[in-house]
Amino acid sequence: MTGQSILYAAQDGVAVITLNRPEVLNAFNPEMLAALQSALLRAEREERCALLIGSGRGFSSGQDLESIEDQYNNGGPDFVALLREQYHPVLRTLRSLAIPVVAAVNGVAAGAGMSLALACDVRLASDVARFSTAFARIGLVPDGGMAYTLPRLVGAGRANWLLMRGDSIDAETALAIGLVDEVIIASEFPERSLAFAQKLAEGPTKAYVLTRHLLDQGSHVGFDELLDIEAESQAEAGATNDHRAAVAAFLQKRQPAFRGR
Ligand code: LHQ
Repeated sequence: MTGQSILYAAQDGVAVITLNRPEVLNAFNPEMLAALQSALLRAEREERCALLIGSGRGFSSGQDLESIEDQYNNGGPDFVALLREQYHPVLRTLRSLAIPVVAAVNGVAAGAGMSLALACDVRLASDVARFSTAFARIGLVPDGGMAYTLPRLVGAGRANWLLMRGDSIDAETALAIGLVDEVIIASEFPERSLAFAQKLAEGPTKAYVLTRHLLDQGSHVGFDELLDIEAESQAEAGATNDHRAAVAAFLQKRQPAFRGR
């Protein structure tokens, strides 16, 4: 079961996971991160796509700075433990989950909240969403995997620019630089995000996840090695019922029905 700070609902193959601390723009505290981890693992067991969205006007403002205020008067937070024990399990889970994950960025995404969105497979943004790396504004370096994800999405130069400036960019700018995949008008955002996720939930789940793995590998191995990994991944995808059924459907000139296995 997940706590109140994370809401979980399933609909047509999609686990809708809502970050639910709207009074602080869904800032993360330990309980919320643990609940998010549980929700992702539950989604992987029970559904074929996960959709992450924020309640209220924010997606997530990153680390709850108030919750660690005391630690600053007490020698300072243990950053290594905080990241390794609270954030990294969630981020590793996101990149290895056996189903695709869509970030539905309904409002501001800052710091580790932006990192969370970047670690997802797809990013949809409401037209009122804003993105702020935020880290440099409080004298920190990027965390939540952002030094990996951000340059891969927008290129090294822009990543550096966004990290050193730290102020917000709007959804249209985010779309123009490749930070998000689609911008949707706010009044239609929840419905259209869910519809998008439902389409993914009807897709070839295994091929999606292997594609994520290939893209991750392809960004840091050499071409020769990538070709080896590609061959192995294709063998895995090619052994699924979804592949066999889709080829049969193509040859019979009808639409395939993917089962996710
Ligand atoms: C918040 C927060 C927040 C608490 C808004 N915490 N209350 C990892 C490991 C260890 C340590 C540190 O960090 C990390 C990773 C990180 O995520 S570092 C980055 C942490 N996040 C930030 O620095 C962002 C801080 N927030 C902001 O800059 C602004 O709130 C943004 C730009 C997100 C939104 O601005 P506005 O739309 O103007 O909203 P607001 O500032 O008025 O916020 C609304 C309320 O939410 C407000 O409370 P109040 O009681 O006045 O209504 C804020 O205090 C609260 N809030 N972010 N991170």
